[in-house]
Amino acid sequence: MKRLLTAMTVLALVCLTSAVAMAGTTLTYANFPPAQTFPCVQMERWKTEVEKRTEGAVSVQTFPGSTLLGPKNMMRGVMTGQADIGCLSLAYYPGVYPAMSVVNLPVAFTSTEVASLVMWDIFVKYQPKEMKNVKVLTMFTSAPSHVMSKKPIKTLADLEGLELRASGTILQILQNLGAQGVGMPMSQTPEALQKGVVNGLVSSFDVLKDMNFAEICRYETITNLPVYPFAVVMNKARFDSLPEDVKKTLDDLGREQAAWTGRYLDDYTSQALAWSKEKYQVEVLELTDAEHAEIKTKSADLVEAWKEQATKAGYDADALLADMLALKAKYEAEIGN
Ligand code: 3IO
Repeated sequence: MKRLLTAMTVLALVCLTSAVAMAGTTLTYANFPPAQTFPCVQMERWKTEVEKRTEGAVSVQTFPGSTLLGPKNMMRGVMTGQADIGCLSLAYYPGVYPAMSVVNLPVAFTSTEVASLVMWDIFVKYQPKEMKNVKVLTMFTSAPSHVMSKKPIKTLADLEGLELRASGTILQILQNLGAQGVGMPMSQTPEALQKGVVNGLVSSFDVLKDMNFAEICRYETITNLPVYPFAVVMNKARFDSLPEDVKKTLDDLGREQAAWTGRYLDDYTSQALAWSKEKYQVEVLELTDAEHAEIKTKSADLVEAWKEQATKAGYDADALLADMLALKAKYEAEIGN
């Protein structure tokens, strides 16, 4: 009888333990663009890795397409705990993230993996105070930006007065080039293109396929404009409440996830462009070397404007920019561009 009781106690304990493990922790993760876009692809990869590495102790419930939080209330929503985790496009908050916006400058990134690793390293080194209220889980960028438009941009002069959707520093570059930049999040762009509020956009080529912009924007002009910076942030109290081993798993994934996302997007943008040529016969337009030089000259004042802003926020802007460029050179030598 005594033995039976012991066996039953052990069984009960085993059940209880596994029930607790099964109940585990569920983290909600909000994202603003549609599920098929790269910020959501990286979200699903992160979910898979976390669930695997914590052996099910943590499960992640993902909410793509602004179903939990939208592009403009992401940071606030995470800070107030409406979502545990959120994916933030920093370019949608002008002036709010001066340190990390350094990777949004016109410095001619050609590799998303390089840009994403540079962004992560700058974050680790500077620990910007404007992100102190949240736990930063990873960072990454979009691929270099090009013009996708309804009408062909055969020369830079064709940009004159053209309404193009963009965000962040690219808006200023467009203005310097005579175009009409219109600031809005990616998730509002399909409607603006449909309604004719804008006649194109400036972003990376993944969206030709994932947002089906190839259908409406048949002309793609190679401009090599800046990448857009993203940060994945978590409610700080929620992070602090996690067991130490789980915290370590999430910490260990930060840099790796940045590199993974960069590599994924580098690979994917060429696939998306090939798909667009095949499906919609989109035309890729190249500018001359002189025109690329003109874009560069007309973007130069942005660096000065950024420095002013970063200095006002208390950063050593020259050092920050120099660090960013040194990291860019280091990773381009390591990874290629
Ligand atoms: C982007 C944003 C959301 C979904 C897919 C995307 N591909 C490139 C970007 C960058 C961008 O244009 C933006 O608004 O952050």
